[in-house]
Amino acid sequence: MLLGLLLSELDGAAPYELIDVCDRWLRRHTGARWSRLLLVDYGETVLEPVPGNGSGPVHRRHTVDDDNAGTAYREQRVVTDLASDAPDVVVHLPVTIRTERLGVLVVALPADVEGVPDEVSDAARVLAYVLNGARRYTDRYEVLRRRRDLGLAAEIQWELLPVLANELPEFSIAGALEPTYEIGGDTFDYAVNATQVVVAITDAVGHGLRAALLGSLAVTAMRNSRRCGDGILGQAATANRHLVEQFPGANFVTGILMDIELATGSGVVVNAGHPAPLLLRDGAAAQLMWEPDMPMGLDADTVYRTHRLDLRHGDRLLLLTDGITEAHVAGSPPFGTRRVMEFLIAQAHRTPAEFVRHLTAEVLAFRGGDLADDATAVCLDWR
Ligand SMILES: [Mn+2]
Repeated sequence: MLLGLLLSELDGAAPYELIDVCDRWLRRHTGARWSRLLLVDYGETVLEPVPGNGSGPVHRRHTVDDDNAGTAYREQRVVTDLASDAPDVVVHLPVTIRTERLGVLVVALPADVEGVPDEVSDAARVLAYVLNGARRYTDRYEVLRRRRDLGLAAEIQWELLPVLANELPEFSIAGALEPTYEIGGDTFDYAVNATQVVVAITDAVGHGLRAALLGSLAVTAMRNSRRCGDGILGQAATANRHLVEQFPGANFVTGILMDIELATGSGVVVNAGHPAPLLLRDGAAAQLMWEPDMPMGLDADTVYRTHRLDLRHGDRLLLLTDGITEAHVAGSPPFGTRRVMEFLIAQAHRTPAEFVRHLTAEVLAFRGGDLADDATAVCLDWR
């Protein structure tokens, strides 16, 4: 009932009023004193208050790796401020769609309220879906998630991405891309239907706008082919054909395409000249070496082959681009596959979303905060 009221109020609100509508509803129906929405930036480093919205004290920017708002974000749980002498109890709730993390809702409740009322948790969930939908008709919230202007290549890449993290009974998946604001060329995609999940990661040669155009043609061609009912062989062939036609010469896209059966974890893989994925199984990491075919876009006559993949309960699969393994600094060896394997083992306790966030941050730190090539990681946990 109450939730229906919130939904219809949100549905009729102007795009810039969404947070205020939610705030008024919270204060009217849950006894909340005030509320504030914090949105995470594209790089997942800070939680930025939405200015001029919500009620209560003006909030500062929080860092993801710090304090209660950060903990609610990282650990995806409700975190309560423990300042017991305050008249209010301040709770931090993840604002999340499936497992894609958009930010944190901060709500002050009267100290005599026991726990977090269901209506408050419901509001955080509704807000996530509403904000996600709002992307289609307003720039308001998207712009707030940017700490600086996005390059045009990065704009293309971010528009192309699926929901960054997702969880189903059979698997959990999350991806991360760096450099966040200048990415151009790397991308990933996945789609789940009733019986299969298709996962792809691609890396377009070169950098900047041209690489982004190549990458976006490749991914869109694969999607189009998939939605026409083709399997991954057809998807790779379709992307290959369009890339050859539209970008003749030495323009190409490497990629891994996977089609995995949800019921069994077994599936097929196409390797279009892409670095080998890594598998963490029973505490040991290994490279999945499938003999590569040509990258997409070089030769219209390339015939792709499929290889077998069998995932088991508890497996963690890591797809990556060479921007991770080949990241290097002058005078020392590259970041390297071995280091990624060690990272897989040492950080196995992290959720997929936290794992890829830490891995790309590690590569960024290794390079002193500046990447020469896009670094992309997609983590798939099989259940
Ligand atoms: Mn690359």
